[in-house]
Amino acid sequence: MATINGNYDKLAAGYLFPEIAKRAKAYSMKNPGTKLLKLGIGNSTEPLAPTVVAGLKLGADKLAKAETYTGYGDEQGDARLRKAIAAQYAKLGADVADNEVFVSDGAKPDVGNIQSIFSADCVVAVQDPAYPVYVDTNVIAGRGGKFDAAGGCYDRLVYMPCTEDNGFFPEVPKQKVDLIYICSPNNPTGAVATKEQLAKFVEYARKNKAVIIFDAAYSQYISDPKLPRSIYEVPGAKECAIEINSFSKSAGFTGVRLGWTIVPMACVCENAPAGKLNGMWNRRQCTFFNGASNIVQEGGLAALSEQGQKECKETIDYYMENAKVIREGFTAIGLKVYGGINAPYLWVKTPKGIKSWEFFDILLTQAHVVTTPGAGFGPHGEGFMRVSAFGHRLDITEAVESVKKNLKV
Ligand code: PL4
Repeated sequence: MATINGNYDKLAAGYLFPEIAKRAKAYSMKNPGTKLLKLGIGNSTEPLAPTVVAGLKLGADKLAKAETYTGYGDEQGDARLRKAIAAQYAKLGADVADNEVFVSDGAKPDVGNIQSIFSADCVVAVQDPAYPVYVDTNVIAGRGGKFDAAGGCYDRLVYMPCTEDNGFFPEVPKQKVDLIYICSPNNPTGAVATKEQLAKFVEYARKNKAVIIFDAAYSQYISDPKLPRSIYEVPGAKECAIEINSFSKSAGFTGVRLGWTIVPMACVCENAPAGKLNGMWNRRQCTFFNGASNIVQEGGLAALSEQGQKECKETIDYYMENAKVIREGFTAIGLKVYGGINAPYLWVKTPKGIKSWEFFDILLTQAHVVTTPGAGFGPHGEGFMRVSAFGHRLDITEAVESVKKNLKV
């Protein structure tokens, strides 16, 4: 007799982003002809850079000839791409070896799957608010415990509040935890951790034999040279941190799909000596994953070339100009806006203490603008809205003007 994984029934709500899409669609159905301006889901909108397109075409052309055709590739990724990714870390002064790089079909699968190499009784700490995948995957794996509807928390998870008072970056946990999820630049708050802040977590993790899962999906949006783009810029981080990154927001691969995970040889935990975690992730990927698309990896290589990086940066600058338009427009009507400086997300305080989901409805109905309610990212997201800077400039400008003109609270 088959039985289900009952942990799915412990999930407090549906996955956040389909819920936003569902509500936006329902509004459109009820109000045909109304143009919705979407600043909700962080989804790239601008065309791929010419060099990247050439790389993808090259990948396809190679498949058209017997001499260059390839079938299954290495589960860990094309050796040339692993090398190119490792070389990116060298530019940051971080020492990452090719065999510590695991290419994948995106950061989300990796950030969801990485917990599977750790034991079910690990205590998990998450930034609150956080990208929902960290919490949901650990709940599904049985690490969440019971959901307390009143507090909006799972009782076995340790929530690290990110608030206005701490600049949206938390203190290290007071108790002993085993796995720590950190995202910088942060989704949803747009805050970026300093080296000193990360160093405190590295120190904590090494002392407690904990492992940090560092999600750096937006690292290319950091323009301030003082801010770290990788946790490996912090001495000692290779002993305690796994870093995950993506081509989605740096090269527009949200639909193309390509990412990577670094599991350093030096990374250890309670019962894993050096090399063990790297070997386990390798085993996990070889068993569950058949390698990223060969065409896409060719595109990824092109994105990491000098010309590719230059062109991708222009698109990043475009989205960051959008962020500036949103920040200035919202600030002009008295809204309190955080983030959007070294990150493509803005974290907007709801006026008059209005609840996030209520403000979501207000923005939708009054201004026809779709955002993401902060409460959807965790209890400390309540009272905030996340606004995404991904979009065509005209839509962004129209959305900002609509909020300025139509918002009445
Ligand atoms: C909607 C911190 C977006 N369906 O594209 P990937 O898999 O390489 O990266 C996903 C990802 C990983 N880490 C962080 C992210 O913010 C994201 C993408 N998040 C958002 O609006 O928060 C897209 C969400 C998508 C999803 O569920 O990820």
